[in-house]
Amino acid sequence: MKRLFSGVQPSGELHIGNYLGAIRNWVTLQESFECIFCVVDYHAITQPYAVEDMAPRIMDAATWILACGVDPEKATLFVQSDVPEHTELAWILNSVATMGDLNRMTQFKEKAEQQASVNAGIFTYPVLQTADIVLYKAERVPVGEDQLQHLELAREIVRSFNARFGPIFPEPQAHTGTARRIMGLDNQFKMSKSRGNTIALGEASEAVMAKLAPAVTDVNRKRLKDPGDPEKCNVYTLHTHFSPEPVVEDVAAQCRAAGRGCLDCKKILHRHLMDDLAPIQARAAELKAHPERVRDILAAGAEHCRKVAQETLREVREKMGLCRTGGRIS
Ligand code: AQP
Repeated sequence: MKRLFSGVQPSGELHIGNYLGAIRNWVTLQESFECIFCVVDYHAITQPYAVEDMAPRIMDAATWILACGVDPEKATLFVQSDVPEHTELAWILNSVATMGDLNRMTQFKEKAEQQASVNAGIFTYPVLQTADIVLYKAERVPVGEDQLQHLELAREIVRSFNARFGPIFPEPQAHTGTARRIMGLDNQFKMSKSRGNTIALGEASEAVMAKLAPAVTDVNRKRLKDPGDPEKCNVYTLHTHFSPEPVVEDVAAQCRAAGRGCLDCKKILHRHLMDDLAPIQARAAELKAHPERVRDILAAGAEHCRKVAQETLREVREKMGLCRTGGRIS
């Protein structure tokens, strides 16, 4: 089986963008790949956060990943900072990655614009991301559209490393699903934890409807009798991911014919969205009642990953002429 790596940041509540763009695919992919899934807390610390929030967020992310259907019998789940080799390899790869390439990263530019002072971790984020992947010699990386540029950079870093020190790492390939970029409820920006434009996986039914009600639809459809264009409507896009095919067809036809109002269309979406979320929420509640189960899964995952990671680092050091002096504990 080919190995696959993917991660999610504990930077806030996981949302339906993370679910459609990543975690729902993970559940399918765990059947045909050797999957390693990670809660990437070292990435999350590049954003401002309250210290007391981080540990609960990490547990929360792991809980939702499991509740969505990632099965520890089929896939490995762990927390990035439990395997320090991630940052060690990132430092090594920093000596291969170029400032010019990192400067081109759109996500860096966007995040930098949102902050008065930009830490170096945001800049070198894609290098740590490369280390995350190649530490396990993963060949596939399921990602949303936002991460495609980072993955191209990872491939570039791998090529440079291999050319200089020998062919250790495979070039990772992106694996994109059908939901490459879910827009936020503002229909303006990508759905993002940091933008506050999300529907969280744990949101109660009434809260979901309260968020959907004012969600932006086709802006040209101002009155009920104006025909709409489903292709310009984020609510329609969400229908394509949550509603059954005949409903999606009906929603599109009614929108074009101005037969149904946007609020009624949202109520239908709400029903189908909750059909998907309700069993996930029930599993999450069960796991939250038994956090020791989640901790055990993460501990077993970290133990497995540490072994693989240490072996990769041993190989890397050897190729780079970094010999052991005997002072190093491993
Ligand atoms: N809106 C989205 N549409 C499709 N896929 C998405 N992903 C995130 N948002 C969308 C995918 O989810 C995985 C985990 O993402 P992440 O949590 O590591 O980081 P992110 O992409 O930066 O997610 P957020 O919500 O936008 O977080 P913040 O606001 O903290 O930066 C990735 O595979 C991502 O592609």
